[in-house]
Amino acid sequence: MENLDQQQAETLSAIAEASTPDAVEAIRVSALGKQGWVSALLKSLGGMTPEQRQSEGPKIHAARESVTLALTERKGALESAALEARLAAETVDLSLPAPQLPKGSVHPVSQVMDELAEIFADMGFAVASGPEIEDDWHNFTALNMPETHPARAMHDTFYFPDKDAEGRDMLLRTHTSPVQIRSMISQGAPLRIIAPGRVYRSDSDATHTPMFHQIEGLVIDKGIHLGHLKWTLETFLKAFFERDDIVLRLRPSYFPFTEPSVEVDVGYTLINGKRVVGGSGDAENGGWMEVLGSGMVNRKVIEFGGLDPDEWQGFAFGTGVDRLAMLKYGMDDLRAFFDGDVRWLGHYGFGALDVPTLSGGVGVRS
Ligand code: 2NL
Repeated sequence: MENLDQQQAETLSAIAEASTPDAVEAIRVSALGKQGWVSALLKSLGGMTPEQRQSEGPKIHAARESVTLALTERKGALESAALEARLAAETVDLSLPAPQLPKGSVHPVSQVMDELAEIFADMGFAVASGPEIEDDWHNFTALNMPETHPARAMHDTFYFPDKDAEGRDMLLRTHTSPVQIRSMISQGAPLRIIAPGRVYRSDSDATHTPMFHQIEGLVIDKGIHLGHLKWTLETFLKAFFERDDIVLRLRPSYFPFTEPSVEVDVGYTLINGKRVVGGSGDAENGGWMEVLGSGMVNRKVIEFGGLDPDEWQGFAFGTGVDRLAMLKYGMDDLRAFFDGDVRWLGHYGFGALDVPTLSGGVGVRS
């Protein structure tokens, strides 16, 4: 069977030289396929004598074995070479920087509210909240603002067309004071709270937006006097502006809900034409700027809060959160606060992890 030896040798060397899986497949068909030479030899066994079959059979089967094995090995080698080449070409550079994901920021108003909560919590104040849709009793009457008070006018306050279940006018709260009335009624005395939140007035120009943020504070206890008010506000302003040289100027004023009423100015110094809080306003390059309204809680308001004014006294204060944020962080246009411009937020916003703490500094920026 020289023919077999020769065909086997030729097939094995063709397999060794095959450079693609397709070439290997073509060789398989030519040897093992229906018309292949191995198949032809296997068929030829049928026409042989038993002796011939005995001697030729094993050779033919051995040839088929060796060709099959060579095909399998070559196919495997070519496939793994192709895989290697692909892996080499498709490397991922793990040292490349990851694509930058858009990152949100904490609005300066939220940041300042968190700073205020932190500062007042250290003085034993709890944070109170209440509804933004109020009735006129909690928003005006209980605060000693009679039916004739000008702030009650339609052109200052947003009223709803309907009355509530008790027949009271409904409105968007014009200050956070009703939260404090509700706290007095529900919690009683003594009381130490701050009420930060959104308030609404029918007012819109360069320095007024119809919605803005206010924070008010209320202390009710026995023997509370103006000295407690002054110390509390001075301690608060020093912590908020992160300066020890804060000087206060208290001026007599009028609010219906406090008696006496006191407006609080803080001294600033002009540095390169900018107002920097700190120092006496009476100094050479100084001035005074109003930052808070305050006073001793009016006896009538304590009564509306369900308490006996001969037993309990208190002080209260209020200020604008948006204005405090502008003063501390140097924004000059109030309207930009509520435009929702992501470029403005990216510039003035705070990192989510810049949480105000008294030890780390309430106004630390990343
Ligand atoms: C200001 C002035 C002020 C109050 C708010 C208040 C609340 C109760 C009782 C008494 Cl329940 N007073 N709040 C007192 C004085 C001033 O705010 O300029 N706000 C922006």
